[in-house]
Amino acid sequence: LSYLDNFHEFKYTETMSALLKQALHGDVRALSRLISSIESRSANSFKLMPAIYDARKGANYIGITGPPGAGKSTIVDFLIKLMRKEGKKVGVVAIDPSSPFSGGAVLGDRIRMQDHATDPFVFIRSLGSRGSHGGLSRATRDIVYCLDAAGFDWIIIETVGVGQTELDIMELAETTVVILVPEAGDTIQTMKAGLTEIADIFVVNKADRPGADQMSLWLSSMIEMGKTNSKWKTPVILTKGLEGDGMMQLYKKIKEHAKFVAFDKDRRKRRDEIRAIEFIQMCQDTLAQKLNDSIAKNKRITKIIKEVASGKENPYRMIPKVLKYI
Ligand SMILES: Nc1nc2c(ncn2[C@@H]2O[C@H](COP(=O)(O)OP(=O)(O)OP(=O)(O)O)[C@@H](O)[C@H]2O)c(=O)[nH]1
Ligand SMILES: [Mg+2]
Repeated sequence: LSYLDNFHEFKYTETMSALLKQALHGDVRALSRLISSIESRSANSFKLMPAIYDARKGANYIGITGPPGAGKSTIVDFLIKLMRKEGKKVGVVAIDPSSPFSGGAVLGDRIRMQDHATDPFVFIRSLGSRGSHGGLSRATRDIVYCLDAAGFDWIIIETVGVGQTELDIMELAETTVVILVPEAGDTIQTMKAGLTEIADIFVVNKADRPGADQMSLWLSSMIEMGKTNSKWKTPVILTKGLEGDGMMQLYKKIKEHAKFVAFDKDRRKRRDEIRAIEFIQMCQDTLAQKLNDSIAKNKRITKIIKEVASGKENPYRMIPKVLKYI
């Protein structure tokens, strides 16, 4: 693992470091390019991550999740407005693992970007399924750190559903808002226990439709049943995304929770655990990267692979050999 010792000594190209400098000074186009580079998991962007991590300014990370069409983007849009009213800078990463698109391609329908398109203090980015799911959650993490470094006060991470990728991504968020709709009974059945575990705040959106109160009661009883000894009482907020009802209340709760996590001992312990897991993942990623580079370049490894392929060599015996060469 000797190469890990030299990790901090990575030299990166002039252009990339210039790009980072511009991005950190509020150049939106530079930030956008930098994020594209991170999203594609480029070697150059990896080299910038140590500096990006150091440059983080302590933004609040908010996760927003829920079934397709629940009104996540509508609510994010309201939150952006409320945050901007207080002069806060807002970064949004909208993730859709089922979508092959990224960048600006699907933003039109996922986020009502037009309202904020000219606001330099709102940065919205959509991420698709490029790469493996593990890759997506890692890219998201690095992008969130990048937005933090660029000085956004609030960073909102919007994901669809609650699959493993989403759960990984939600680990990043200090405050997780789960948005449901009155008719989401099935969703709850499939998510069950996990749902109350990840939600710091529940929203029942589309409260203009029948069944909202019932759903709200249902959630409250689920929260009651799954009660832990956390000092945080998970609220259930009814909202109407089209009129904006309940948005102020939601924003207030988000702020309250952001304060709560900063001081809660259990939360900080969990944070430390997540950081440890993340770090191990980063080492694994770096090792895998290194191995792939070696497979592409190192002739001795190519030879071993051929011998294993033809059945001449025992794959189990060849593992340590290959690892010695990376
Ligand atoms: N009736 C009603 N419709 C709403 C409400 N909030 C949002 N909608 C509508 O629901 C649809 C989906 O809203 P989005 O905000 O795009 O939902 P989303 O959860 O971001 O959707 P995906 O990102 O595609 O999963 C839109 O047509 C909204 O106008 C609400 O409170 N009541
Ligand atoms: Mg959306």
